[in-house]
Amino acid sequence: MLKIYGSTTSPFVRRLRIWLANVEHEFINLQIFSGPDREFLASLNPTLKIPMIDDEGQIIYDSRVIFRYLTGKLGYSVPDWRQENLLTLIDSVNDTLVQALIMKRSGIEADPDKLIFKLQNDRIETILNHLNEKVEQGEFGGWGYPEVCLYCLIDWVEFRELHDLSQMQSLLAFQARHQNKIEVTATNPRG
Ligand SMILES: N[C@@H](CCC(=O)N[C@@H](CS)C(=O)NCC(=O)O)C(=O)O
Repeated sequence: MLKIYGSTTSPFVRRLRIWLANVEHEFINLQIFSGPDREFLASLNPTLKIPMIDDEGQIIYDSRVIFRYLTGKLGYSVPDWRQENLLTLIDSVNDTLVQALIMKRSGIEADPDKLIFKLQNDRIETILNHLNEKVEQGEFGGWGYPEVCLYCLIDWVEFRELHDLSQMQSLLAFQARHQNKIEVTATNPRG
């Protein structure tokens, strides 16, 4: 059976679990930051990041590549270039916020006068505002992979209190619209 390795809190993992809600799979929760799970991950996936899948011995890592692999295998339709760009934006802000969270946990203060934090803040604000506008324009109207990825991003930002979304009403309305879906509640990182 298809195995998905990850954690219950990772937005990159959750997107796959929701997208694969109707595809038989086993979810394996790893503690990736230390101990035997980290060693296990390193032995198969030197990026030391989750998600990773094992499909009958075929190991694939990186959610975007896993999505591409399973899209082909399951015969699903491939995203168009407009959707690819939306996925790139979601991945980019998600990556930036993962770094921000790890820095916060490392006790590094986000000094807005330092270039790294200025670049990070600009990227976060610019992309979230752009995504808010896209939702407003009706771009995320279905419940395919881009919508699932956007949902996991927004819900995780709220869960981890990483950014004030109160001025991004379309993103909040989008979150509210999908929050009671069974696959969404079943993967809630709050437990
Ligand atoms: N590009 C990767 C990003 C995955 C990622 O950043 N996962 C986080 C968890 S949300 C992680 O494993 N972080 C560990 C680390 O940064 O050391 C993907 O799409 O799968």
